[in-house]
Amino acid sequence: MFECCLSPQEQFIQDQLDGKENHLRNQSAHARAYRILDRISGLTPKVDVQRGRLFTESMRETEGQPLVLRWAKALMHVAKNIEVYIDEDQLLAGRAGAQGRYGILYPELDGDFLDVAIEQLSQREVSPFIVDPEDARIIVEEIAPYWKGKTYHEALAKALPEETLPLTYKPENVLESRYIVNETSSFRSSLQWVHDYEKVLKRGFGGIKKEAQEKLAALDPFSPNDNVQKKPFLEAIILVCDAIILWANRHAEEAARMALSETDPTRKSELEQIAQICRHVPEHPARNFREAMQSQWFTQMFSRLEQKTGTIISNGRMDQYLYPYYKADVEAGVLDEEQAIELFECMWVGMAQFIDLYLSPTGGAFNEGYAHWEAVTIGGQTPDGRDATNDLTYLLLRSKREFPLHYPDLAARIHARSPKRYLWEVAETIKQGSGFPKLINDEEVIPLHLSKGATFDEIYDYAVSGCAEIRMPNRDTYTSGCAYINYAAALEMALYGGRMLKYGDEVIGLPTAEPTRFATWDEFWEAYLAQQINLIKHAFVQQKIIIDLRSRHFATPLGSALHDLCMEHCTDLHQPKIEGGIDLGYFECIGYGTVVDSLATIKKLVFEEKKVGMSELLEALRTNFQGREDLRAMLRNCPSYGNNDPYADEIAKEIDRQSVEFTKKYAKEVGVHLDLRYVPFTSHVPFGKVVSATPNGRLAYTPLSDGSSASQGADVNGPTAILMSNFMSKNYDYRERAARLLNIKFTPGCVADDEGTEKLVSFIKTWCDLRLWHIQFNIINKETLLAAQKNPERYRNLIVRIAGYSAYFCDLSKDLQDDLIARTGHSQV
Ligand code: 8X3
Repeated sequence: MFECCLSPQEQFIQDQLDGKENHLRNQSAHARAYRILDRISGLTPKVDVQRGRLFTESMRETEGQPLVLRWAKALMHVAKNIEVYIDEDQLLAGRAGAQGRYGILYPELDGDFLDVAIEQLSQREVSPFIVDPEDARIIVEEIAPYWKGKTYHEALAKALPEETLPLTYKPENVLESRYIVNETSSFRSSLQWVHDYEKVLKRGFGGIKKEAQEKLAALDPFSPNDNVQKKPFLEAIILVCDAIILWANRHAEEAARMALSETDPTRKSELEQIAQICRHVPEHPARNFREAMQSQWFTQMFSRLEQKTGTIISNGRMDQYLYPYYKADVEAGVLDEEQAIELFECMWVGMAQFIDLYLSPTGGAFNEGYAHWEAVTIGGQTPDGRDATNDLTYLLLRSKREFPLHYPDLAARIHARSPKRYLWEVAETIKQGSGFPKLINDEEVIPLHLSKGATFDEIYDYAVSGCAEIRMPNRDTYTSGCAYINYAAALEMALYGGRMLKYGDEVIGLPTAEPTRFATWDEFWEAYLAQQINLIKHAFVQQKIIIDLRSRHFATPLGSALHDLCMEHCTDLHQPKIEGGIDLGYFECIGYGTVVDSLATIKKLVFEEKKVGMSELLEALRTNFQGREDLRAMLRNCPSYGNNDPYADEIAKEIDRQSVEFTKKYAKEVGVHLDLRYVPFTSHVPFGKVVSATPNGRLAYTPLSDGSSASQGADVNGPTAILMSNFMSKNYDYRERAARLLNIKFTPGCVADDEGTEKLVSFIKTWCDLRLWHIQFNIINKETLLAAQKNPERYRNLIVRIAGYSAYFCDLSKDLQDDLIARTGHSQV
């Protein structure tokens, strides 16, 4: 490695390269998890067909019955018949598939192209999977044929209006996305979600089942509603409670069976204990920390068997709902910090083995790097508004520092009164360099959601879910995958009369005038806005169809069992409307910085200073600046977003305002909030691949800017200027705003030592004062990224921050790697 200040992560990799021993791996808290990790590290995940096969078998038998009941029956069939495993060394039982790293199938979602996709999986450049030949046969002969003509994906493609379809898919092949107005519902049955785990820990599924039985007994036998809607719902809840309890008991049997033949007395006693615990939870309330962890783990793993959970079934506020169990056990002298960390890390390595498998090429392109990020939330405030940090908060931070794994994601809630120690340890953890934790700002989230209808206790108790979003587990009711809009495509359409170079002569957008006809900036701006609004319109049309359609294809009895409102109204969580719910839906602005900078450039150079003619600009763009490096340099020197420059930030604010204004007016018709978000996953890479050269000097088909971050390399005024641009471009007077993801890259040198930590803490406080929603950091030297790109085998363990998650750098496409390299690495806080 080169000579400069290294982050602890870089130092760790350097030590490995130098053959030095990792002293952490033998510590009592981490040794077990390292042993498990060693067995799976670097393995290409396998496809496990069991869930897909069993689910299909049951669905075939139950056609015509109420969907929620069919779903519960299918889960019971899975729970009874799926193989159960207890991993060597593991203390927690519960897998959704085969040993090693694995992905499972959800044919109800996209089984129509399962047979085609399965052939390509092992050949994929990014995130490949292994498919066993016998499993491939089962998929092609037994699973796929049943779903042809029945999947959600096909139904959606058929339901989209003629004008919306070409902005969504290639009309001749609905497997291929156009990357203009993307729906994301066809590659996940549910948007990121947080269960009310506390309910499971306190009542157990036995308690929830009892509640459903009582409600069932109290139904009005003459009521059509009770007979048609409530009865099958409650029967499904009872069945799904039985299913997860049965599944847990099968693990108990397996552990007991293994214990019988185990010769190592220590492991034998561990297996006996696992058997005892699995007999008790999740059926009954947890009696201690270990049972609480096991109960939570069974719940999240069974959720993955239930449905494709949209990359994330988040862990919620682990430092809050687990704390009473932790405290009681520590006080009773039956648990210490090291044992608690060991259990957490058993869970993290369990998560690292389940890989969210995307058959859809679009799903894959949006989630590079085997992405799934089951956010663990720490810190924040209690339901009555006091600081919530406790000993578990610090243990979870410590685990992230000492066990370098990119699962799960860690999210730290920050508020104006966050204690000094917490901010310090958060900054120290960020300085490790693997992107954890991301920060979410109570000062923005809480007042905003009060204005959206939440009560104080609900929103004070929010959990982070997804890249940057939040959930109130008993109040949120929106589960549809949201719409992603390519704002840079709107810009390109304004430049080419509704066309995009990638798609030839087809007028995909509005047929606005050729830009050489515009005499003033205002005329050009109006054309851009018309294109932007048109894309938003189609996103809303998509969502209206999706919300209704999904409820006919998906049900979630387990998710519903854990939701107060679903239980109160006997309505499945995937139904379009649940009384009393808050539907926090979203649409995304992708390519914000790219578009703002491009518009600022056109405004300044073409219309105000008239230094560049529109024809000259268009010619340079069409040829991807060939022979026009001079012009490109001039374009790149214009005012740009991320520099606290009002010239660019005012344009940014107006783009944002126009978007929130649209949702303010039309979201009611869709029936959900459908608010504006700037959260890209990795969509800015495939979206960039359809957008030709842009007037900010960006080369054709390269990544767009991500989230609400500045364009790659455009932020030259230091990191505080980025915060200010973000602040100045937000429309705080609209409640239709939602998450804004912000990526910042620092060199390790500028946050080195205690002085660096202090600077980072001050920076976080400024971010909190400005009521920005989210922020996350890469603390890394550019040279490390370049070296990893060149010699991936030496940097297998290098973790980087991407969207709301971290991943191994070497698992990413070259485009995304280049994007990370191109982001400005600030050397001054
Ligand atoms: C990641 C983005 O679309 O799943 O949080 O909410 S999404």
